[in-house]
Amino acid sequence: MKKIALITGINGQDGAYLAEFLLKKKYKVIGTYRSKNSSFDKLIKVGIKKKIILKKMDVQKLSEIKKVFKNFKINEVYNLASQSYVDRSFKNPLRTANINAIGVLRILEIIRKHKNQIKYYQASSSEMFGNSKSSKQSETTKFDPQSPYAISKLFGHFITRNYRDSYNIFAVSGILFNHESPLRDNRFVTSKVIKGLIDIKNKRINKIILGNINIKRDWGYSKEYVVQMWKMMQAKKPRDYIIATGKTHSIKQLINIVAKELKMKTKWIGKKSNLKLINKINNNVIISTDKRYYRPSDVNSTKGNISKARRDLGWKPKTTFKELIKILIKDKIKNL
Ligand code: GDR
Repeated sequence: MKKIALITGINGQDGAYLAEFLLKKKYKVIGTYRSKNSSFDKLIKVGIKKKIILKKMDVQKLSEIKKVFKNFKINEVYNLASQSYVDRSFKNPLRTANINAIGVLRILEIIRKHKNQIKYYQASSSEMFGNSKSSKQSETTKFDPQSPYAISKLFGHFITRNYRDSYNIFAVSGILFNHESPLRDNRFVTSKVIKGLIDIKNKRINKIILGNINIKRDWGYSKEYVVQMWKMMQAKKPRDYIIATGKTHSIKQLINIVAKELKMKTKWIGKKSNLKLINKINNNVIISTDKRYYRPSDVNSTKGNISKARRDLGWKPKTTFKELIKILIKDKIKNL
């Protein structure tokens, strides 16, 4: 008998890669999406849309969740459904909380009624650490969330732990740091920078405007991270794990690497708070920053301590930051 996995948020980056991985592991995959208008372009790009049973299930609607759980004998749930844009959470905090916080509880309530037969994975986020004091964040680092997004994720994280402890449910949280791929949409900073510089090079646009480029992130490759979600679910004991690379880079460094890869001759001018990137060939400003892209409150730097995942799951990031950027550039150029 094939194992049945339910992936909520199937149309996101991680949903597509996790589904691809589970199909290879011979799972029957049910993927759920939020609305009739949801796009499946990522599943199409990966080439697996037809292999997945797609069901509409908005985690804001208990009746829709109940229906899916009634119709399938699910073994593993991967809850990747999320309002995943940190900046949007400032504009839509209620919706963010309804999906990211109460949505988790709605699913867990149904799992609880299935008498511990269903395993549960919760997509937690490094955003929960916010501006915590420690320079490297581990599973025991104190949380200091900086956005409605991070606070909603923290609820999801703790309610998952609470259901594990209270009802003996196999429920785990993966605290994933930023992870990118060719499936990332252009609202996220890596894609915005790469697409922007390619378009500038090809003379399609003159410049791009960013927010705070001194911010640092621990960026990894999504395709590797989804495998760790599955590993956490196969472990003997349900435990929470950090998945990161353990290395951090600033957005300014990201820009420098992308420009170099694209063989663009550039230089920075201005003060740290008002940097501009110049095209040395014609002295045009090609990147500037503007307060309108700053978040009301932001996370200055993230860097994960991956010792626990390395020890228990054998986690070892394979793709370096530079290699990841090369993968993203190659894909963007191919899709021009
Ligand atoms: P993040 O990803 O918010 O960390 O969340 P994003 O790429 O959007 O931002 C990273 C950092 O870059 C700064 N920044 C900009 N960001 C965007 N999007 N656009 C800009 O122009 C820009 N300029 C500077 C941001 O302020 C931020 O500090 C991602 C999501 O996938 C979450 O769902 C997930 O939980 C975390 O990663 C881990």
